[in-house]
This record gives sequence, structure tokens and C-alpha cells, in this order.
Amino acid sequence: MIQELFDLSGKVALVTGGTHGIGMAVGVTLAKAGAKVCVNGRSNDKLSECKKEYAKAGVDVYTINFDVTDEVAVDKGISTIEKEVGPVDILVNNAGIIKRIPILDLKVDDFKEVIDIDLVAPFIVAKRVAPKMIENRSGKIINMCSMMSVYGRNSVSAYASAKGGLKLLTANMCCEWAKYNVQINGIGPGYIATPQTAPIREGAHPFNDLVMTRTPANRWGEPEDVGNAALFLASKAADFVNGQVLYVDGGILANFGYVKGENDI
Ligand code: NAP
Ligand code: GCO
Repeated sequence: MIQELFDLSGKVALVTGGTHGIGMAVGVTLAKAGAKVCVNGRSNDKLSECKKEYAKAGVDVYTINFDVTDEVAVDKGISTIEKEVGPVDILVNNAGIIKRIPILDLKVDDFKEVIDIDLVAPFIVAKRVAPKMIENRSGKIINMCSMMSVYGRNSVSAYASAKGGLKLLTANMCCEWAKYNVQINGIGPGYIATPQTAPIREGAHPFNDLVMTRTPANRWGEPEDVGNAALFLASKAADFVNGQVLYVDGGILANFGYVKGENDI
């Protein structure tokens, strides 16, 4: 049955930074496909609040607080998941931050904070869960990359450096772990309507026009668009897909640009 390809029953999925936005949509989709979803966050209040939102979407999730940049806390958090839920079969390295500051104004500590959360943390969390996946000869790791894995843009140097690095970390994890039947892929969301993009999307911000003219699909992406791609990569349907980044961007990366009124030339 074709549905069996996408059935995640019996699988344990960990979604980092899953309290809202893209992470929550991924968590809801994987749970609806049958996975036992563990939602990570770094605030107890947000974690208990999000449990209610997941329940509204019809799913029950296990929540766990740890900072993904803290190796000791990650080890403790994942040991707790292993004891209370089971070994992690599907890891979604989703937690991330952005700082929109031009290079000359960007403090080294701010640059490092973005690299720590967006690049070093996926390394820490994957390194903690991979040995069990290797032992089980089965596992899926999904790293939340970005269009900024391949593009630059003024003011997002730290973010683009981290996401570019994450794309190649994904390739390197594939090189080392594919032989153990572990698939490691990235998702590169385009411009998605979440709290992260609220400052450049809301209040008639001029960036909104840029996104609308550059996106052939002519809309912002929804977190669910990314959740659906995560389901594919977490499923048996993607068992021979490895080391790739799947861009979910409404076509932006296919499009050099478009000037209003120029449609027919
Ligand atoms: P978001 O709404 O800002 O959510 C990010 C999540 O990460 C939050 O739950 C946040 O928790 C968590 N987080 C941050 N630092 C953490 C840490 N040290 N430990 C644990 N959790 C941490 O972002 P989003 O837009 O949904 O983005 C999710 C991912 O997709 C990010 O990696 C982002 O870079 C990537 N992405 C987003 C877009 C987009 O257009 N939105 C496009 C491409 C890629 P708190 O709420 O406690 O801060
Ligand atoms: C920005 C945005 C982006 C997106 C996304 C694009 O300021 O340009 O926030 O970086 O969030 O990562 O794929």
C-alpha cells in the first residue's frame, strides 16, 4: 500500500525548536503520520503553551527543555527521551535564529551565537543520536537549511555562513553514515510566514514586495509546506535520497528576477 511508505507508526521523532513556526508544523505532520513526536524548546512556558496548540491540531506530543548548543544538556535531554519515549529514529534539527545586522556593525559574539545555534548545535544533536541509528541500521536526520545555504543577502552574514555550513555538514554526515542506512538531508525553506520573518513581512515592510516579486508562486510559504517536505524525507519513500537539500521555496531559486509589467517579454 502506498500509504505504508509514509506511515511513521512506531518511530520516535525529535524536533528541535518545535514550539512554534516551522518546527511546530513539522511536529504536527510527523505526529499525524504516526510518529511519537518529542518537541524540544528552551522555555518551559513555551513548551507547555505549545502542547495546547499541538492538541488543537489533534496530536499529543512529548515536550523537553534543553538548549541545543549545550552538549551536556543535549546528552541529558536525549537520555531522558530514550528512557521515557525510546531511541530517536528521526531527528529534525530545526532550532535556529537570525540576526539581521550589516557586517561592519555585527559584533563577533553575535556572529558566534548564530553559528553556535544554527550550525554547531545540529552537529551536537546529530552526533548524540547517530550512534543508536547506526546500531539500528536505520535513521533519518533532517537539517533545516535555507535559501541562504546558497545565497548571500546584505545583513544576514552570520546566518548565511551557518546555513551554508549546514548544507555541507549534511553532505558530510551522508558520506559517513549512509552505509549504515541512515539518511541525512536538508530542507531549504524559501520565505515562510513565521515569527522569524514577521519583522520583514508585516506592516507594509518593503521586503515583502521583494519576496512577492521574486517568488514565482507569488505567495509566502506556510509552515505546513515545509512540514510536508519533512514527512517525505522522514519516510521510507526517501530511503535512497541522501545528502541533498530539498528547497521548498515556491520557485525563488529557479528565478533570476522579474520586473513588474515585463511579464510578456
Ligand atoms: P522561529 O519561529 O524563530 O522558531 C525557531 C525555534 O527555534 C523556536 O522554537 C526557538 O525557541 C528555537 N530555538 C532557538 N534557539 C534555540 C536553542 N538554543 N535551543 C533550543 N531551541 C532554540 O523560526 P522559524 O521561522 O520557524 O524557523 C525554523 C527553522 O527554519 C530555523 O532553523 C530557520 O533558520 C529555518 N528557516 C526559516 C525560514 C523562514 O522563512 N521562516 C526560511 C528558511 C529557513 P524560542 O522561541 O524559545 O526562541
Ligand atoms: C532574511 C530571512 C531569510 C529566511 C530564510 C530564507 O532575512 O532574508 O529571514 O534568511 O528566513 O532562511 O530561506
